[in-house]
Amino acid sequence: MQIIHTDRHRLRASKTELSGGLLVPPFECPERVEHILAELDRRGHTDIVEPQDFGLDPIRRVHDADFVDFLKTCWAEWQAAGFEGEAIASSWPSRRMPRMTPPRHIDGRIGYYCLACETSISEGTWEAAYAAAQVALTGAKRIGQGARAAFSLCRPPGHHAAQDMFGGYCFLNNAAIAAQAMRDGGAARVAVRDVDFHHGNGTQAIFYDREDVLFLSLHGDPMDAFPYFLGGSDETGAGAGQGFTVNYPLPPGCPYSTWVEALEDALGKIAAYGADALVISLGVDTFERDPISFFKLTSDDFTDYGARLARLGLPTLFVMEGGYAVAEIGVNTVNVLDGFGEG
Ligand code: 7XA
Ligand code: ZN
Repeated sequence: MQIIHTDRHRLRASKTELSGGLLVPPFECPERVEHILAELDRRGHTDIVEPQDFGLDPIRRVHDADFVDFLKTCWAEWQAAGFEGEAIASSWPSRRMPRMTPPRHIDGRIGYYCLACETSISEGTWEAAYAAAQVALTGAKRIGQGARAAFSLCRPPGHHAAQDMFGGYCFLNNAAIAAQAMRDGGAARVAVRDVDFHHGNGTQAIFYDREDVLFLSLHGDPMDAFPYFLGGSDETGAGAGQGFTVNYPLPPGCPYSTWVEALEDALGKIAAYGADALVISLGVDTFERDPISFFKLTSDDFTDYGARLARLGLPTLFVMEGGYAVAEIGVNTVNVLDGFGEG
């Protein structure tokens, strides 16, 4: 399986995450990718290529132009405003403050575009996010050229990023950008299957009113887990998209037997939909020892579900999302790819 990767992910190396009331070193760190690369190498995956540069147009097919401009300039503006720390939002247009205009001051504007304030913006964040989107687009192109599968080793991740919102360690929605590029490249129907522990609220929002992209997510129940405010089973799409969003919120302590039952149900829906291509938002934070999640998958379970995904027989692009048990992230990620095999 071809793997797309660039060292430019290292440009995303923020020092702070707001967690439990403390500023801590981010869980989403460059070492995650180094462990995945080491495991790929150990298992003989040598077909690793650099991304092509497709520019901003395919990013703007998914994200609003003003949001993209904000991400590009946020760090410079934050510094120019005289702030000493990394850029972190502290006020939002919340329920009783519906003034939906991006403020002039960067301290207000960052809140306007932010969905959760654990995620700081720092030097190199935009450059790394842009590179990750190109990694996803290169994978989509490879699938469009007829490959059975490809792995876009994206970092930073993307599935929480919506048309005009960043947060949850995500800035640009790599999986959505890839799915849209597949549609623009001629695929009539694309399915996005999100297997990260967290609900892919950004991907859901982007495709919510569309029937040409089926979105399915298996995740920690938002009553108990981030992102808290989206991901219920009653969210099924709107307008033309009615019926094309499918959520499977699962409880704390969820074992593989329960998880895989939901996965099989989702695979049946994808087969019935008649997708031309499949995008997997691949987060491995479903692992039993993940430090910020609460499912109970073992390393062997990742191999098993990789094989189940392959049985769909669809051209499949894996797009890296979360996973914070850093010592095991390589084994768990490559287990999915090896379980999938060459199809
Ligand atoms: O898939 N998304 C993630 O892995 C990031 C979740 C961020 C959680 C932050 C909780 N304070
Ligand atoms: Zn996650």
